Amino acid sequence: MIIKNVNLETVCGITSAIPDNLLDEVAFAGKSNVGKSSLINALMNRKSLARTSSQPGKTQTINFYNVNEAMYLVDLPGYGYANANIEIKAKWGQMIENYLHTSKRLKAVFLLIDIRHEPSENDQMMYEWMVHQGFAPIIIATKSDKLKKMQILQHVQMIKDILQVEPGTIVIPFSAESKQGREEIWQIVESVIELPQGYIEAENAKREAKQKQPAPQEPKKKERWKKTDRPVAKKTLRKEQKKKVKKK
Ligand SMILES: Nc1nc2c(ncn2[C@@H]2O[C@H](COP(=O)(O)OP(=O)(O)OP(=O)(O)O)[C@@H](O)[C@H]2O)c(=O)[nH]1
Ligand SMILES: [Mg+2]
Repeated sequence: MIIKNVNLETVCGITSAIPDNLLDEVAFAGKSNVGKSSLINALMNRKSLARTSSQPGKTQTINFYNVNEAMYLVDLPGYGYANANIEIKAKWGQMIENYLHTSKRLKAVFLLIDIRHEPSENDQMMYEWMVHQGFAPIIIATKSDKLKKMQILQHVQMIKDILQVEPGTIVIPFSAESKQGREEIWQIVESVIELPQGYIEAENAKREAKQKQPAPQEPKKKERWKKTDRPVAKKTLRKEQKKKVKKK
């Protein structure tokens, strides 16, 4: 998708109601610090609209990013943040669960796993729970820039094995640094969401208008001065005549 405008439209805290959005949504879940907000920034071509931090537990709300007035990317709070107390952890879990159950426009869930490490028990629980709830999570193996190219396939296989993924599950290596995997993720997003009719019509109209525009003329090449029989300037003419006189 060509990103034209993005904005953080809704922020849901523990007590807020999940918005009844009219546009399709895709959501990103994963343990704290795995790179959810960084991925969302990369998808939106923004550096820091979604706040990121090297300290786990940065995103503690459900954040809805409106993209092109056509769809939402949903940033979920990270689970497994060791420093949060049990009560808060339970509430974040409830928020994620509540969102996944309540949203009427959720079209796909991406589960992010750090490519460097074996999926944790929490990751396994989250994956199993999602599958049990009827979702077919797409796995994103984050921070692929931290591995050598040779190791990437091996680690993708490790993630598949430990999560015991359902047959046909897609695992995409992704890096917010190199943007590896960005296009593949967008392709999946675009294949699962339905864009609003108004948006499609406006895009088509723009495309047609562009096609109708006359092709831009090629800039004229500067004509080079060519040697001709006739001298072009009077001075040159005089010089030539002088030469002839001398020869005589
Ligand atoms: N090298 C590298 N670092 C990354 C990548 N993605 C995220 N990071 C770093 O990992 C840290 C956490 O990233 P966030 O995007 O804030 O992670 P999060 O999953 O949103 O974390 P919470 O909001 O706490 O749940 C930050 O320091 C990022 O710069 C990546 O692809 N490569
Ligand atoms: Mg975050």
